Order: sequence, then structure tokens, then C-alpha cells
Amino acid sequence: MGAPSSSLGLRILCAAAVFSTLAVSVAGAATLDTVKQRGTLTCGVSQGLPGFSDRDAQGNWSGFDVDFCRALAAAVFNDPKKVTFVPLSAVERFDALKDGKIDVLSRNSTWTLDREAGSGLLFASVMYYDGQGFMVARRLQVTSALELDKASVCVQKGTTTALNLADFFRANSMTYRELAFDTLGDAIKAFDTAQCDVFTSDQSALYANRLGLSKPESVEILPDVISKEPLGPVVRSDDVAWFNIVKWVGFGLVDAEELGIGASNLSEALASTKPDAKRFTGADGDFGRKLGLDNAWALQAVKAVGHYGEMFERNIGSQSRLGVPRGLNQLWSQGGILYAPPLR
Ligand SMILES: N[C@@H](CCC(=O)N[C@@H](CS)C(=O)NCC(=O)O)C(=O)O
Repeated sequence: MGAPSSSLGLRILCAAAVFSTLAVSVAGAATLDTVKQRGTLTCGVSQGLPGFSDRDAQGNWSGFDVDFCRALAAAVFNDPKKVTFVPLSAVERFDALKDGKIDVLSRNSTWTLDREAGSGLLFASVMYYDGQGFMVARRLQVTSALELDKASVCVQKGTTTALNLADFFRANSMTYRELAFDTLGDAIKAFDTAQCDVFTSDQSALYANRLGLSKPESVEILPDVISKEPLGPVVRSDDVAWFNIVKWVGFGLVDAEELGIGASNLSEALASTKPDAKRFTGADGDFGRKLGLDNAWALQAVKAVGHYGEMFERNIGSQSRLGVPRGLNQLWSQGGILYAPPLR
């Protein structure tokens, strides 16, 4: 009795598996095909955050989040210029993705359960490990966030920042007066004109925003980090093939750094006989095709923006005005927590 019913069960399971594979590949074709037909990737970025996504007077975008989209466009088209950037506020970003206005969201967005479960969205990877901090006017003579009782705090709406702020003050039996703004520009202006004592955001954004203040030397970034803010690109959850492409472009940039393959030594990588370099360049294996891309997809991405470390240093690290240390965002083999699965 047991055997026939379990083999029937197996057959039903197999049928379900075949069906779900079909469903995935049909849905999975959609975003990549749409992007290819359109001839440009539509990428949601922030409205202006130096180091992450910033637009100059000529309308040229630059930054870490911007470069991620260029790497993705390079992996798809072998042309990093085939991106249309869509600036989005914190409040509107996830709806823009759900509504199909963008193909991917690359906008310092923190991966949380609430933003994924039941939301129709998926975070593809972590591209930057951040944490929330505080920037305070020096006139307050404060050296720790625990001395901020009764402070007035400027914050941007629609962020994890506002939620962590409430948690932190409640957990430490302190009170505060919140001034919440729709746009970063308004929040920073309020802080700069002393309408609030404190500005709070992801630490990376504190470094970025300090640059734009009228008197950057009159403020201090406190050492306290009150939350985990793993930031990464987001896609719709109904397209596993596209999710994999976005995820592996992120992993590919990290793997490239680990393999020592950067923008300046691509020809060496192409000439290399090392197995992992050959897989990376597409000389060996069929990894790109499995993603629906050219086998040289990873090389194309690195050619466009460099490997992870180059992208980091140029936009937010030592070669940038922000000067943010690599910290947690160093490779796992160098004391950080960046660890990408192997490209094989
Ligand atoms: N990582 C947090 C905060 C992200 C966020 O939007 N931060 C603001 C404050 S610095 C920002 O980047 N604003 C830029 C903009 O609105 O263009 C989140 O995902 O909620």
C-alpha cells in the first residue's frame, strides 16, 4: 500500500516541480526581455546623496548606487551608459518598483523583514553594511548619543531611520522632539539652520551630508551606531531570473576584488590560465548564458565600474570627498564581512 501511494505522491511532486520551473522561466524572461527591448535599464536612485547617487549641473549621475546600475547595464548590454536614472524619495521608492516604473531599486535601502515578506519585493544582495548614527551641533557639547535626552531631531520620512530613532530613545528612557521631512534637502536645511540639534541617518549619509553644510566644522558625528542597515538593490519578487542577474552582478563585483580582477588589469585576466579567472572572464563554463546574459557578463561589469573595492574607494572611500573607511565593507579575507558565493 505504502509504495504505490508514495510513488504517486512523487509523480505529483515532480509535476509540481516541472510546473513551477515553467512558471519561473516564463515570468523570469519578462524583466530582462523588457529591458533589452527598451534598450535601457531603468534604475531607481536617491534624489541626491553625495557618494551614492548625485547629479551634477550637466545632469551626469555619479555614486556607488549609480555605479551598481551601470555595472548591471554593462552585464546586460556591455554598455554602462544604457541606464535611465529615476530619482526617488524614501517614501515613493518601493511603490515605484512595485508599479513597474523601475527595473531595479539601487537607493541606500535597508533590507528588513517588513520590506520583503508579503511585499512583492526581494533584496538581491547587500552592497554596503551601514548603521545609523547621529550628527550633532558642537554647541551642544555632547560626546555620546546617550546624552541626547530632550534633543530635537531632524529625520527623513519613510526610512528605517525614523523607526530606529524611536526605538533608541524609548530603550534608553529618553525623550526627543522629532522634525520629520519628506525630502533630504529639507531635513538638512532644517539642521543647518539650527531648527534641530541633531540630524540622524545612516552613517554613510552623515559623512555625505556633512559636506553640504554651511559650516561642516561646527558639527560632530557621534561614535554611536544604533542599528544594522544592510543596504542593497531591490527587485520585484515575481521574476527569479532577473533577481538572479541583479544578485550575481553584486556578487560578481565582490568576487572580482577577491580574484584581483579590476578595471586596470582586465587584459591580464583575459590572458590568465587560472581556472577561477577563466570562469570569471567567460573563457570557461557557460555561466553568463545560464543567467540569460553573455558569458563575459562579469568582465563587462568590472570593465564599466571596476571591482567592488575600486567602486567603493572612488565613490565613498579614500579617493572621494567622503573618505569613509572600508570597515565592515572590507572583504571577509581582509577583516570585513563581505563574502560572495563562488562564481562557478
Ligand atoms: N537606509 C535607510 C535610510 C535611507 C534614506 O532614504 N536615507 C535618506 C537620509 S540620508 C536619504 O538617503 N535621502 C536621500 C534622498 O531622499 O534622496 C532606509 O532604507 O530607510
